[in-house]
Amino acid sequence: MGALQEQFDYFWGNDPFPRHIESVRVTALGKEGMVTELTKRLGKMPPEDRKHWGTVFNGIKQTFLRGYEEWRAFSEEFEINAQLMDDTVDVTLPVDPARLGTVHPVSQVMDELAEIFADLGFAVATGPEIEDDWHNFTALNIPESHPARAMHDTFYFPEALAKEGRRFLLRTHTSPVQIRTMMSEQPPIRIIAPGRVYRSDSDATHTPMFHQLEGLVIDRNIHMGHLKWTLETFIKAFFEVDDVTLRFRPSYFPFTEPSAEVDVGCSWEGGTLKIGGEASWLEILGSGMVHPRVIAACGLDPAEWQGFAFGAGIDRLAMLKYGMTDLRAFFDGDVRWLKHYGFSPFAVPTLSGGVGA
Ligand code: 2NL
Repeated sequence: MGALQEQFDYFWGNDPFPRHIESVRVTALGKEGMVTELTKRLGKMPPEDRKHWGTVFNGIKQTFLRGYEEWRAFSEEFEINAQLMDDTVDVTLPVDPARLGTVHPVSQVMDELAEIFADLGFAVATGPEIEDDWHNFTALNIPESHPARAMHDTFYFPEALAKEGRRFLLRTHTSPVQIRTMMSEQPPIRIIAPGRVYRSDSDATHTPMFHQLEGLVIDRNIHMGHLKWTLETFIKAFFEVDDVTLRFRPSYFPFTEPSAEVDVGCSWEGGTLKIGGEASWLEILGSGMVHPRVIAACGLDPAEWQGFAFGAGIDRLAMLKYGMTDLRAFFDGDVRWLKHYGFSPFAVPTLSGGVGA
């Protein structure tokens, strides 16, 4: 058996996997390879032998080339199949639930509120969080000297940034959204304005940023009966109880006349709050009939258009419904808190399925 045949058998005959194909190619067909060596010898042969041996050597070369190509193709396919077998994924394994985020209670409650009020014909209105003192105060019948304008309550931007005599500030309530709506749209108006508001205040029940829901209805012949029914319907839907007692206490807001603060009847059973009954009272809303000066400031005739408005703290509504005790935890971003109090992204509030699903 010749040396070439030995090499051939060793690399091609015995090796079940073509690991050495490249070295076979070099050994056989490379610059100093055996076939190349044979071809070189051809030149030293007598001319009469060259034709015969040339054909033989070329036959050997072609055999090598064909074999090499075949093995290379097989090798590539083999590598791809091996990789595919290693890369298999078991699609029946359960996904890691730790990767799922939760919906923040404030977002969930905002969705609940939008759902409830949409059913009553209210649209959701939004507006800028950086406001000017005209939209935040003046249009709402809050004069320059009013305590709500004092520096300790309101985050003002520097005086130097004021434009056309209007001072910029972080809105202290979402009322300016309703002012803007009254100025840009013709009544009838039925809107809620949920969103972030800012006040320079901080303790266990106050954070410098919190969330407010305001509601506004402007139409002809609107009176406090509409206000009472709307709030009662809202509270029943929100707390998911059929039987609630609301208590309207006379109050004062510069932007409503008359004004009423609204308490909801409740009881405490073993430390947990139960909405309903009249054992105890929780203050949950401020409300009233929109002051004629506010309607006039928005370019509407108060003799033709009246309305009611109300405001509530969304964070406080969430705490009462879902049992959190410290408001500050709402904005700490602690994932343990978010996991505990957060909602499934799939628990979308619906009136038919329960707003607090
Ligand atoms: C409260 C009190 C209230 C309003 C907000 C309002 C808005 C316009 C006109 C008149 Cl544009 N009123 N909003 C009215 C009464 C009360 O909020 O205690 N909020 C937490």
